[in-house]
Amino acid sequence: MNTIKVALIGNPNCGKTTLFNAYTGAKHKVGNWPGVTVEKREGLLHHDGNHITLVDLPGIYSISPYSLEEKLTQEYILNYDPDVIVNVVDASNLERNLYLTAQLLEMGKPVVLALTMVDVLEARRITLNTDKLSKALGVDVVPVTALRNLGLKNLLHTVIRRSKAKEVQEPPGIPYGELEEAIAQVESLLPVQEGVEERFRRWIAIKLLEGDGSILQKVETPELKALLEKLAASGVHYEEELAIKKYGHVQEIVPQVLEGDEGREILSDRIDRIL
Ligand code: GDP
Ligand code: K
Ligand code: MG
Repeated sequence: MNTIKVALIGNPNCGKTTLFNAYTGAKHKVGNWPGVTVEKREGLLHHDGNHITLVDLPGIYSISPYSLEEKLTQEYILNYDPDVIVNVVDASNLERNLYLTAQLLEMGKPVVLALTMVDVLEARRITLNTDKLSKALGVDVVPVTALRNLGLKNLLHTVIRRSKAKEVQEPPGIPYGELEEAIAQVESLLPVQEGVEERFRRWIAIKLLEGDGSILQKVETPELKALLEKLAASGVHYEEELAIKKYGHVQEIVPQVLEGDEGREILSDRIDRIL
């Protein structure tokens, strides 16, 4: 029997565990990641003849090598290779949450966006236009209210459909402007690996420019190392500049999808920790 591997990924307190529990009830295992004290929950669902393993990953704001949770998540995505990532997004903290979304999409894995806390937005008389968000990101967006059992079937169906879809998701991607040249240079020196798709190479190149040592270990060649050293000495702080572009991308999307009197005020909840 074909098993669909699904990972729940999102910011801390965005509603991942609530969603996970709504699907799995008490029928799940809680363990730890090997060697560390970060908790890991795994559950098994059966739906319409499909077997789905659901994993609740630790909350993160970004995919970077700096925190244990972020490192574990990146390794999990690369090694375990989930069929679908359910990116849980707190609609009431849209900008901060979409910063992670932009990075997940950049990794080139299939993503379905589960939108939580829509009730919080409604209480503030703000509407989130899910069609516009879906178009802007190039992925399906499903509102869920796990506490009231709303949207759960729709999300499950969307995830199953995504896992079986033949066509590859092609999100528009983050425009990096003047940084594109350096990305292309790094990409051109990546060793050719069988089965590694084009857009995955782009993500690896971006990670290398960001200084991710664990990725460098996997692809290092003397030429690549020399190029990265040259770029690092160029005076451009690539990691910071790339983060600014990612943020700029998200900041363009948010005002397009929030509607209502207070829609704009909600933008003020920004995280500055990465800049
Ligand atoms: P996690 O850190 O991502 O696992 O988040 P949790 O599932 O622990 O949820 C954080 C808090 O948000 C809890 O108090 C939940 O009861 C609450 N919560 C989860 N989903 C919703 C939602 O859709 N609306 C509202 N208002 N609260 C929610
Ligand atoms: K929590
Ligand atoms: Mg949790």
